[in-house]
Amino acid sequence: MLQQNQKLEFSSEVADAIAQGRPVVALESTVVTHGLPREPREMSAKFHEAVPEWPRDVSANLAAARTMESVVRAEGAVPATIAIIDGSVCVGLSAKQLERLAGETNPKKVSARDLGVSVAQRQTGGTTVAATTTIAACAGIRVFATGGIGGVHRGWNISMDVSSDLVALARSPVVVVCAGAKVLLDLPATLEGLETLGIPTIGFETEFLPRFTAEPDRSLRLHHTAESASEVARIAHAHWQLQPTSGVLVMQPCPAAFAVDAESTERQLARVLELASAKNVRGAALTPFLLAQLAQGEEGPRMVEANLALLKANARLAARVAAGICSLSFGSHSP
Ligand code: PSU
Ligand code: MN
Repeated sequence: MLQQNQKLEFSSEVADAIAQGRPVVALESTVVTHGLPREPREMSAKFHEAVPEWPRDVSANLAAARTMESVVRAEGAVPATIAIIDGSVCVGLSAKQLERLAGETNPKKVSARDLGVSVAQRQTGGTTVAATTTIAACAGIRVFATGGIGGVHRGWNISMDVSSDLVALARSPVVVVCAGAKVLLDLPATLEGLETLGIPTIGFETEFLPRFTAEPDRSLRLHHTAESASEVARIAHAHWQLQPTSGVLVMQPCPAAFAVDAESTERQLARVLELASAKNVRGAALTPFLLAQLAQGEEGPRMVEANLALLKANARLAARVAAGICSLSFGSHSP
């Protein structure tokens, strides 16, 4: 039924998987267009060992997108990278479309507010967590993997800058698997915002708030934890029986071998936040600016590797959760 949604352009692989009730994982594309280096990067030996499928001599953003897709496939699920291409809302990209998106000059950052405009004006861009969650819900995809979600920005009491990622999660029945909120945010306020919106926020194998490329914040304890993908699937299933229109947030720490020291990140952050304010960067441009500045700083190469390692880990966990939800929905393993 949902494939008949005229607004969405499904790849045949994704359409078939949805029709047959097989596990599908949505993947975000702002990380490809705005979040990662757009040229090939020299990676450490440790990284190649952890991510053997990493394609060399390819720009880091395209390599990341391909790696996430291949990890989802290796777990037996179908990846559905979501993006806007020439005004089409694509759910599942061909290899060619993915390459185009990664190399696009001046791609748009498409968040929830931008969706209709980008379709009507035939734009090309990456969808944020907010837009990807919204489209996944329209498409009937229940699980989505990303890096770090947006949230409440530092200085929110003056700027009112709260990512629409939080609002989209509150409106979409999708499990979003992430590595917590970006460390550049006001994390206690982000947790409060999630609670206010009624979004279950589950630490995966952690009691403390994961914060993107840095290790979890031991001063921020989470109220809920899960220890396995099937437990997450059971939680989502139960959540949707009671609250069928809202999302579930799963936060998995960055793999420990790649996590960047929080204090040094904080030092870098002080510098780039000041730069953003001096250059008057705000609104939608702020997150990409801060991340790009951090990637150029002294911890830059480690932060990029940490980002890639956590994207891979999240894609894998999301695929397992998707499989768990499929089996619960079809009653083959009753809870
Ligand atoms: N990851 C990155 N760069 C980004 C983002 C993620 O490395 O720009 C995007 C995500 O798509 C997230 C969005 O949804 O930033 C949040 O931006 P804002 O705070 O403007 O809502
Ligand atoms: Mn914002």
